Amino acid sequence: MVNINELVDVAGAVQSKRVFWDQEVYEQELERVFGRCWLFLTHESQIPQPGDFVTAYMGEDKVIVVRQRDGSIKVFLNSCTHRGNQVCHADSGNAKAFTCSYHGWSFGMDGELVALPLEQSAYYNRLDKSQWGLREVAKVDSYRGFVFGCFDPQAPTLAEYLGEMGWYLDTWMDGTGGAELIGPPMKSILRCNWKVPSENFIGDGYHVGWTHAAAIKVLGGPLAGLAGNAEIPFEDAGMQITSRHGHGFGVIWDGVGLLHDDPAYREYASAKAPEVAEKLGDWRAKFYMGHWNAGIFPNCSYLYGTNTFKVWNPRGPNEIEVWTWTLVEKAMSPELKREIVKQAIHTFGTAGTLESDDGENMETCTWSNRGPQTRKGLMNAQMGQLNDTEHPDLPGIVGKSFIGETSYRGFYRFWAELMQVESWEAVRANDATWKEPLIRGAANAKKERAA
Ligand code: UNU
Ligand code: FES
Ligand code: FE
Repeated sequence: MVNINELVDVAGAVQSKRVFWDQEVYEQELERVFGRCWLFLTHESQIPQPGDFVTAYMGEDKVIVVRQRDGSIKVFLNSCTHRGNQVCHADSGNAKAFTCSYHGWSFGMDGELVALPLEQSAYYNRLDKSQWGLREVAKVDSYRGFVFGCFDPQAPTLAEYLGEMGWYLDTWMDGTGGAELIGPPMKSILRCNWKVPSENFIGDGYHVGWTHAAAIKVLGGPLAGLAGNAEIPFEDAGMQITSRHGHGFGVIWDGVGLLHDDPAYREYASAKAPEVAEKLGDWRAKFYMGHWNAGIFPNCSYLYGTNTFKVWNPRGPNEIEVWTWTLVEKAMSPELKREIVKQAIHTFGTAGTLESDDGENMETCTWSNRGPQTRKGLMNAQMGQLNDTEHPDLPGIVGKSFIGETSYRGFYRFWAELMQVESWEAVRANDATWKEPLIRGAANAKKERAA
């Protein structure tokens, strides 16, 4: 078992570089993070009819997500119970049954083993088919149409898992009648650890003006001034949020549609904002007009206001398979949706301008730690720590600035907690005190600055 206290100092806001490389850390993550958390699978709109399915990953485990006759969704390990062959090789489709390509065992859309070749002449009808259905994933649920699965029967409900983050997510998932994803997802490989893009998307406003300097200049919109950090955003230009289970985001006020300088999208959002205010109140109307870089723990990331939605599927400690959808609101016109899809492909698609900028950093953040001496070093996530605080109106912990690392700190706080505890029971036991090390870290940082 890895000693997590050697890898993450929550109050000190530093992490060991080993978290990006060590095989041992990775194996423990597959069990304790991916084996326990709710993991994003698909959006309901991708599988509307009975028999509609998509395949997906839950950590390294391949799964099939299938709409049932009664409208519910079931998720199965994509592995034949006969000799382990992958049962479904398609990305998506509609099927009455999944028939294995190796010996022909055939499973119904409910996972039951329904037929197999030579059942009578070779098995003498002695195979108990009821025992050899596809293995079903313990929990499946959807939040505002976003479908998640979870391997751990002891896990909280999806709504509890999202927790305070659900309050924020409702801003765009519920404020205007719902969001949806446009697929199928683009797929690509990056040679990086899954946490590098996860931490980047959840909280890194700092890199935008630097890593993306050329790209945001070329886009030429109102954010172009950030290029090279020539213009820095004013102090109250945004904030950062982190929540109980490691989810979080950074927001730039009034940033919706700004990256692409898209007047049609901005008009749409401005017209909808009063509806959001009416339904969810003024704070969330303000968030609705913002631009978010955000993460749902562990490996689902999105930009609201630029509208890319991603899962970083781990494929070993130093490789990921990136899946990218486009995020739109149902109420948008088909023309606006199409325009947003084009923009999302241009910026954060597989060959997107900003995607390529990020990819290079993400790979070298990972591979530079191949060296055992390098790996002994620490990484710093202390930016803005002294301003981390509770807020009278907003759930979670709030950081003062869009350019800060509040949500990084919250991501690694929960990661460290999950990696250490034996069960969800032990996580629940910490519910009342989870903010303590973050608040203590803020107080220490304040003291140090005063001294
Ligand atoms: O690159 C990003 N994650 C980003 C880009 C975040 C905010 C604005 C633009
Ligand atoms: Fe941030 Fe080097 S400046 S990783
Ligand atoms: Fe980026």
